[in-house]
Amino acid sequence: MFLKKKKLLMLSLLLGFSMILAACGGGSSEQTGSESDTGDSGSGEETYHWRFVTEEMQGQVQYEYAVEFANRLNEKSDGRITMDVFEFGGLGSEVNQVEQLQDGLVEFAIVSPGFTGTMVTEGQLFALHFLFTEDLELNQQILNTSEALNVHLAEKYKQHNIQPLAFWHEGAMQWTGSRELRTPDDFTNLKFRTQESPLILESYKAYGANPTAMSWGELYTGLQQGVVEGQENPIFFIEDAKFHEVQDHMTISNHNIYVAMTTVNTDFFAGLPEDIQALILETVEEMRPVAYEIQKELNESLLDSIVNNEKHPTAVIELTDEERAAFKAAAEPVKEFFVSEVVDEDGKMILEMLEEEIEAAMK
Ligand code: 6CS
Repeated sequence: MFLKKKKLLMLSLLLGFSMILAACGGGSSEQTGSESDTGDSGSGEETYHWRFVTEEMQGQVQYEYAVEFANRLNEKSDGRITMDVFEFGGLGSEVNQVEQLQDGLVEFAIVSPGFTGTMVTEGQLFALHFLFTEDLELNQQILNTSEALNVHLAEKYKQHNIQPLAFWHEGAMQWTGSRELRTPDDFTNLKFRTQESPLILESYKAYGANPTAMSWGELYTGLQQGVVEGQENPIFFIEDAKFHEVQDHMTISNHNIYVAMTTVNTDFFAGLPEDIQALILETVEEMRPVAYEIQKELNESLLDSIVNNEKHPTAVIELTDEERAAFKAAAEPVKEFFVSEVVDEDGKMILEMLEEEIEAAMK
């Protein structure tokens, strides 16, 4: 990651330049699509150039998704739509990226709800441990079809100029720690890194940990220097970001799934000609199984590289059903906290509807 600093600086300069252009009225599209002189809703021969920012690096799920998304859209539009895809880091922290999307400095972004918790409080439901099933494929189907998420939660984001086009997951979440994490007691006073959402912090307080929010850009050094002693992420991310090099233990806990959203700036999308909107939505649909396959392959293949790493050995354990049940019981009050302290009636309705959808999917 540190070898890529020069590249990130280049990206940063590049974006700085396009921001200046945007501020001068140049924008990023040759045609913004708000008006077309070729018909009521068609785009004619107009060309478009957009920015797509991700929270990950080359070779990681979000970035590979975005590149494939951009390629498909380019092909479908016969080359009229081009996109610059940005790795994480060049445009600031994950939270900065959300702001850039809202301000229209980038048109598209992959956003993890964990970075929007103070703004869209309802989106924090993804922080609830053991909410989804243990079947990753089924979980993806639920994310694809859920009315609670795709209609009601999406509406909450749209009010902030963030339009979720798809909810998808990057695999099951696991823990790493400077000590073995097998029971809730093992979390007592553990300095645990989380994303920004207050409910994620609450989830770890429920286990007795001492959680701290931090960007993942700081996490390797944070773990190495003992500023934090544990973290959660899917296997592919733990391996690729090399967190296992500075953590002696990993627990296959499957306590949650890592949800990501493909998002677009709401005003920008509304201003596009209908045929261009249709191409984007078609691409979003096509990408659902692609995203699933990318994460599956990376999560499955990279576990071995953690287990067999002799230079940086990591003891890997898997929770038994009984051990998971102890965490499940400890996590239960967090759901009550979410409903009674964090969200209003709408948020409660969204969670209840999602729970019903999950239950129905399991039958
Ligand atoms: O832990 C994080 O914050 C990062 N984890 C993943 C899987 N993607 C991006 C995110 O920022």
